[in-house]
Amino acid sequence: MTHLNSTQHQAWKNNGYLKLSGFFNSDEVKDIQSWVFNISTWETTVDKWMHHYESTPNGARLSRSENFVPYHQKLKDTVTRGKVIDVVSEVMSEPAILYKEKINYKYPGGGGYAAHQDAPAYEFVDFHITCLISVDASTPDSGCLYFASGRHEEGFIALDEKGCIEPKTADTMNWTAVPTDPGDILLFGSYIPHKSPPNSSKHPRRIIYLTYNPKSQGDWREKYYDDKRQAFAEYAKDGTKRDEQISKIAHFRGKSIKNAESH
Ligand SMILES: O=C(O)CCC(=O)C(=O)O
Repeated sequence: MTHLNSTQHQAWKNNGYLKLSGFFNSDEVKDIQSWVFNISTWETTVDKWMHHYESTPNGARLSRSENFVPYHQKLKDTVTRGKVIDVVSEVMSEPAILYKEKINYKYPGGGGYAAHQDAPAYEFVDFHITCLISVDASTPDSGCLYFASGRHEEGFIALDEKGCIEPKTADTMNWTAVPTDPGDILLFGSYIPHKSPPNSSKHPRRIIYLTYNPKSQGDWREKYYDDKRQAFAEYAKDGTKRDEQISKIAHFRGKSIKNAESH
């Protein structure tokens, strides 16, 4: 079964991203919202899922959770079989496998992200496709994504020491806001430049990001998280403060904090 028509395939090819409105129906959206809420209440662990926190005007809040799929069977079924993996495989032109996953919560006052490409942070495989699921509405006010349409075929663009697109170059790009509603998905490749502003609204802007690689290139999920844990353990000792980042690239513009009493 195919999910996309030829216009959508062409838009994917031209722009480097594709929004599919209403991919999940309202019952599915309610389930996804309750699963995300549930994950946000899980206690922090050292060896299973990872939570990251940021300081907001309303106090400490979760900024991100990662590596939760193995611990949530329903979400696992939703993202590793059925229509999500089918549509990702369709745009990938071959079967896809989950590489990593995260929830970015972006609660009111939560930080934005500097212009970047994902590829520098996604090692071991050359190309990835991310499927974003909009859990809440995302708007320019609440911190939706902006893409530099059509700039996905240029390899790394003006990579700076933070692993981001050097700000002077980013300022010359044409940025398109892509707002989403709950249940929409947005597919984008790992070379498309994107960024997002902070959440200046009164509403949470939760998004699930599911990143896949071609299955023919292997299953890297465990290796990705092992490597990330190891790298961050080293960052904590090397005096660079890189352990305050939420990714190997320093794209997050919020005020990360190590632990949070309340969230
Ligand atoms: O959630 C956002 O606002 C953008 C996130 C992003 O680009 C990333 O996590 O790499």
